[in-house]
Amino acid sequence: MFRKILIANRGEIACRVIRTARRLGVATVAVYSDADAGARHVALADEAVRIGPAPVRESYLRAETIIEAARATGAEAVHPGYGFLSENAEFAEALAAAGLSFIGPPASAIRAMGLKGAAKALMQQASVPVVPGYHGDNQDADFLLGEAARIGWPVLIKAVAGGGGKGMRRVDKATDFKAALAGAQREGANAFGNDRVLLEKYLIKPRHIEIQVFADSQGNAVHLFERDCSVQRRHQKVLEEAPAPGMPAEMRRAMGEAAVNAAKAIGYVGAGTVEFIADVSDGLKPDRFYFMEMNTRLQVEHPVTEMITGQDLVEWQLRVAAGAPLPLRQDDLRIDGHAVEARIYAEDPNRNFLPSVGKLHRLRPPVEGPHVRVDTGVREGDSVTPFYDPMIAKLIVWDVDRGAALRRMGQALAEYQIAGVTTNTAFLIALAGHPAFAAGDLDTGFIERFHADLIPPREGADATALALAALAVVLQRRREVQVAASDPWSPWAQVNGWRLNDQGYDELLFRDGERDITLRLDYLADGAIQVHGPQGSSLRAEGALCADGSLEAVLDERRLKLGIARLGADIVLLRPGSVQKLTLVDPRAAGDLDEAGGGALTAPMPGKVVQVLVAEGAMVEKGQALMVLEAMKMEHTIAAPARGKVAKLHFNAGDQVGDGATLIALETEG
Ligand code: MV4
Repeated sequence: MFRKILIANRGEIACRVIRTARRLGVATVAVYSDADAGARHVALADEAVRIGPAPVRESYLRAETIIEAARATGAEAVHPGYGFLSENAEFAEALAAAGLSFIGPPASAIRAMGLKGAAKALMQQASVPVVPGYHGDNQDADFLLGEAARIGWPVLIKAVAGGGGKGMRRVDKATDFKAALAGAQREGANAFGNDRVLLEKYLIKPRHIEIQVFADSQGNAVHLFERDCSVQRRHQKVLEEAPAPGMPAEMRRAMGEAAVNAAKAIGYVGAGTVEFIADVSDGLKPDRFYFMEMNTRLQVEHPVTEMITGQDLVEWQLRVAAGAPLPLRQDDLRIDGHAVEARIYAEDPNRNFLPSVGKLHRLRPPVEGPHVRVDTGVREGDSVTPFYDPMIAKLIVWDVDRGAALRRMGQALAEYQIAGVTTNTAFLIALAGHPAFAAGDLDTGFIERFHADLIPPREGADATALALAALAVVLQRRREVQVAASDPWSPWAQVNGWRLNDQGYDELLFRDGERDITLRLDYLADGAIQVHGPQGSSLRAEGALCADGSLEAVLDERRLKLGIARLGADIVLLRPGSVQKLTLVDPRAAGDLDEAGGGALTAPMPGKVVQVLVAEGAMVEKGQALMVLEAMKMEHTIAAPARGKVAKLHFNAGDQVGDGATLIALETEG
C-alpha cells in the first residue's frame, strides 16, 4: 500500500478520499486554490499545498503544478477524484513519467472511451449491445440522411466528442435532418473541437442504468451491480439509487456481464462505470439495454453502491492502484437492501435552478448513522462561491427495501437546516415522496412530466410562521438589551413595548416575497406576546432562543422547535422540510427595500450577457425573460419580477457583468 497520496481535487470527493486513506494509514496531501485556503478538505488532510488562484484553469486543472506538489511532498500516488483531471489521459501519462502512480485506469483505457463512435465500435466487437445506428467514418450529409432513413425515425444525432447532452439533436422526419445535422456539427465543433457525429435510433422512453465495474492489474474484473440515475435535470443527476427498481435478475446478470466484457475489452484497471440506456417503453427487458459510454473514474454516486454492497470503493481503488488483486470475486458480492442518494445543491428551483452563492450561515445536516450518510466538503460558515460546483452535500440513505429507503430520505432531508443560500431540498423532498417515483415509474423525462408537483410556487408565510418570526425578533431584542444594559432588571432594559397609560404593544413590518405584512404585538404580563396578524389571526407566543441557534416556542397550545438564522434584516425559519425567509422592515428606513425590490434587476453572479431579449421602452409581463447571462458555464435567464416598462438596458450581448451589477431598469406598475 502507498505511504502517502496526493488528492488532486477539492470539496466532498477530496474529503471522501482522505477519510478512507486515513483509515488505511495512508498519509494525505491536499491541494487548494486561494478560494479554498480554509476549506474542509485542506483541514482534513495531513498537509496541503497551494496550487494557484480560484479559477479552475489556474489551479485544479494545472497538471504540472499538481505533479510538482506531489513530488515536493513525497506522495507516491495521485487520486484525481471526479471531474477536473480525472479523465485526462495526458495527466495519467505525465504522472507515470514523473514516477508517480495514477489512482485510475491506464491512459489507453481513458482514450479508448473518449470518442463515442470509436467506443461504440470497440464495444460492438466485444459483443456489448449498442443502440442500432451508424457510427462510421462517412460524414457526408446525403449519406447520413440515407442511414437515418434506414435506422427509422425518430433518429438521434450525437456529436462523437459530445457529453452532457451537448451536440445532440432529435430528428423526427427527413425534411428536418440536414438542419439538425448542421446544428449538431456546429455544437460539436464549438464545444469539443470535433464536428463528427454518429446516428442512433431515438429511444422514446429511456432509463439511465449504469454498472459499477472494477478491474485489477492481474486481469480480474467484477461488477458491483447497477445504479439507476434516470431522474435527471438537463443531464444533471438529481437522485440516484441502487439497485434499479424493477430490475429482473436475468437483466442484472446480462448487464453486469456486458459491463465486465466492456472493461476487459479495453484493458481496464480500477473503478469504472459502464452507462447503459434501457428502453422501458415495454418495461425493463433483458434484451433492451444498450451501451452509452464508459466513465473512467469513480463517480459522484458511488456511495449508493457502497451502501448496498458493504464495500469501500476508495479502498478498492487504492489497493488496485498499489498492485494488489481485487478484494473479492464476483460470487462474493451480494446486494443488501436499498440505497438512495440525493444531491443537495445551492440553487433555486423557483428561479430555474439558478445557482445561489453565499455564506452558509447555518448548516445543520441530519444525524448520521447506519441509515444516513452525509458526504460533504463544507461546514457551517463556509461559502458557496461562483468558482466551483454549488453542491453542498450528498445525502445517502440505506434501508431494507426501496419504500423504507425513500421514507428515510424524506425524513433526513426534512432534518437538514440550511440558511444563507437557497437550496433544492424542498424539491428533493417532493421528488423522494412523489407517488409516481415511489411506484418506480421512472424515466429520464420524470422531472419535466411532474414539474408542477415538484416545483410548486413559493408559499407565503402563514400565521404560525409569522408568530414564530415575531417571537424570534422579540427574544433577540430582549437578549441584546440585556447584554447591553448594566442593570438587566432595570425597567429601561425590558423589551415590552411599554407605553405610558397603555398596555405594552408594538408593530412589526415584515416583507414576505412581494407582500408586506404588519403584525401587532401585545406584550403580556407573563412575558409572552400576543401576535395579531392578517385576516384576524391571533396567536399567543412564548419561548426561548437556545445556544445551538434553535428556537423553542409555544404557540397557543402547540410546542415547536425549529432552527433560526438572522442574516441582517432577514429572519430565516428552518422547520422540518421548509425554509421561510421574512425580512424585517424598519419603517424609519423605508425606501431601502423598495429600491432593491422593484426597479433595478441585478446580476446574481459575475458572468457574461449572451442575449438581450427586450428593447428599451418595451412593456413586459411578470415573469417574462429579459436577458440571458452565462455564468459558471450555465445560462441564467433574468426575468421581470412584475409587469412594467423597460426604462433602460445597461448592458449589451457580449458584455461582462460583475456580481450585483444593475442590468436593467424596470419601471414597475404600482
Ligand atoms: C439517447 C436518448 C434516446 N435515444 N440516445 C443524453 C446524454 C447522453 N449520455 C445520452 N443521452 C440520451 N441518449 C438514444 N439513442 C436519450 C438520452 C437522454 C438521456 C439519457 C440519460 C439520462 C438522461 C437523459 C435525458 C435526455 C436524453
